[in-house]
Amino acid sequence: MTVARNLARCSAAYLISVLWALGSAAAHDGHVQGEPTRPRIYFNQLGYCPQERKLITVAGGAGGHCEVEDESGRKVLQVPQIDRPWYADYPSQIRTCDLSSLNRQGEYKIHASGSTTSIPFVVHTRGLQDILAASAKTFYYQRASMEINHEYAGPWARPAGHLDRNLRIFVEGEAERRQDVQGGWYDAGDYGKYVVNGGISVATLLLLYERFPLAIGDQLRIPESGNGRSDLLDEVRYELDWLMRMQDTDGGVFFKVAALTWPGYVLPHHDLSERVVIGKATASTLNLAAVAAQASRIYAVIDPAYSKRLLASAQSAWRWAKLNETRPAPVYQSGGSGLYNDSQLDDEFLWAAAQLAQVSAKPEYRNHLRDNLVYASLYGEREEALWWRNTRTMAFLSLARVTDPAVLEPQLQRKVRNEIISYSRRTLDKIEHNAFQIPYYGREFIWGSNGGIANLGIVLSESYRLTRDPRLLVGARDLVHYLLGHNIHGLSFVTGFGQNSPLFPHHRLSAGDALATPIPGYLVGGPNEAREDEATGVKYGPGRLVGPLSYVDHQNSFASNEVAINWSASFTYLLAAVQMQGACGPEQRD
Ligand code: 9MR
Repeated sequence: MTVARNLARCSAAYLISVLWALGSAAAHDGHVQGEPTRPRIYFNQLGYCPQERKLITVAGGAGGHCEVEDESGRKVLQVPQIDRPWYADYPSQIRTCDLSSLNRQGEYKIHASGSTTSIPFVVHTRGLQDILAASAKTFYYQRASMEINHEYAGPWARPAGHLDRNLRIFVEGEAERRQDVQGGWYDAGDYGKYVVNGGISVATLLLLYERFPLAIGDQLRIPESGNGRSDLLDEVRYELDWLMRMQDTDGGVFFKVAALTWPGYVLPHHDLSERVVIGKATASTLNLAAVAAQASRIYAVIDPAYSKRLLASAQSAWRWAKLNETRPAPVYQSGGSGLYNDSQLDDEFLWAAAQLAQVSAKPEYRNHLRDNLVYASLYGEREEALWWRNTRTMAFLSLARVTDPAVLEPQLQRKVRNEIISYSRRTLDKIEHNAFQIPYYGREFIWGSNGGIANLGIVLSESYRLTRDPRLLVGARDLVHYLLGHNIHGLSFVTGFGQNSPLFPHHRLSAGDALATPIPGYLVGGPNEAREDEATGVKYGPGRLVGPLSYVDHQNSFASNEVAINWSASFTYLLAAVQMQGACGPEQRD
């Protein structure tokens, strides 16, 4: 972080937020003796829709009631605080107040056990449009190899960097050659470009487009805005073009583009370290097979020639993967990029087959699907529904609406839908029993837990489409509340949104400039019990409490405060689904 940036941040608002953050950190650091004197009150800082459920949380205090006061100081509601079980070693009692009956628009103050909220509790009908657009726009800021123009990026404009037009390739056992791998999105807070995470992000965004084609229009203010197509498709194409550049002539796909050491907190044009292409691997090849097939289906109407190229790319990738079923990503360097290692590839094969079977009548894909889907389940070894290493859920979601029995027999179709529904009901059950209405309790708080929560919201939303059970939508909306402030940190985990949001994300594009505030719209990774960055000196405050507290708004905390395209993709989807499925008004049919 630059000195200018630190100084610029010393504004009154900034100091207030730091003091506020320090206050809450001290209160939940695990070393607090006895009950903190003033309870803390947590809720979605971006507000609630009039008709929806509004469960807020009070941590600490002596219990009693929550009292709500309107703008004129009039008491409009009093509800009891209900004790909720939480972690045994947490020093404060957690209690819920149900403010659902507060259905008049306005700004309110909440009093609970001698404490009063400083952040207004807002009820409004504006919906999620602004934060949805900001989240979708983050992909533009992540674009590599091109100038980010002032017209579209305002103060976050920057010159082109990492042209990546002629990089050395490291392929095991092959002579050195070079490849043009320009373009694509930076993966996260680092400047690496990784096919597996690019793949799952593109798949998520394309699925969003398939489910809610009107959710993101043509006005995101990116260079392609105004061309009459959804900006989502334009943005995704920037990554798809790069993914295809990562394909070798034999169909195999390189694994990543990265430097051999981590770059400093500088903007791309100042990072002059040598970057290389590393690969190929079965996982990256199947990722391209899956998303290129999906994209070829979606772009068929818009751009038939592009769609044909995508299909050819997907098919040659599949062929390579069948000849190289277990080829791992090579490890050439000791640092400078993430591993994204995955040795269990049956889910990638299933996902690629599910997508290819929808665009090609070749028996090979459909047979693979039929023979393997029978044994596949959404219930995995960990709670997270969907992530770069577990692409099985993506296969299920992409098949949920397939009606052609030649692609998927009715019996298998039923299985796909039932799995999604039963998985979501289980998720909902956990949400209902949790003090913060999230399906995570303990060890699920892993690297990128916020992205995992958004992914579970995607499954809930799909399940709602299949069942029309409104409780699923309430659950999805609860997850949004958690991410936007209804959590033990009292923090909206999205940069630039909410009165208390991350100021120091692990994000080189935000850290390398001289601006006080990070680029808006990014969901940070969130609480991560393993705290992999502690060894590098990151401090989480005294005490070592449970998962939810393992978060710190510090630039060096790559394990809890990084941003990443896969989390942004899932968050964008969740916001779009909640918005379009009518959690805050009539459902917007597409
Ligand atoms: O999101 C990834 C997480 O699931 C892994 O546990 C973690 C460690 O391998 O890596 C995360 O991905 C990071 C990647 O390796 C490098 N770029 C930043 C990514 C987000 O932190």
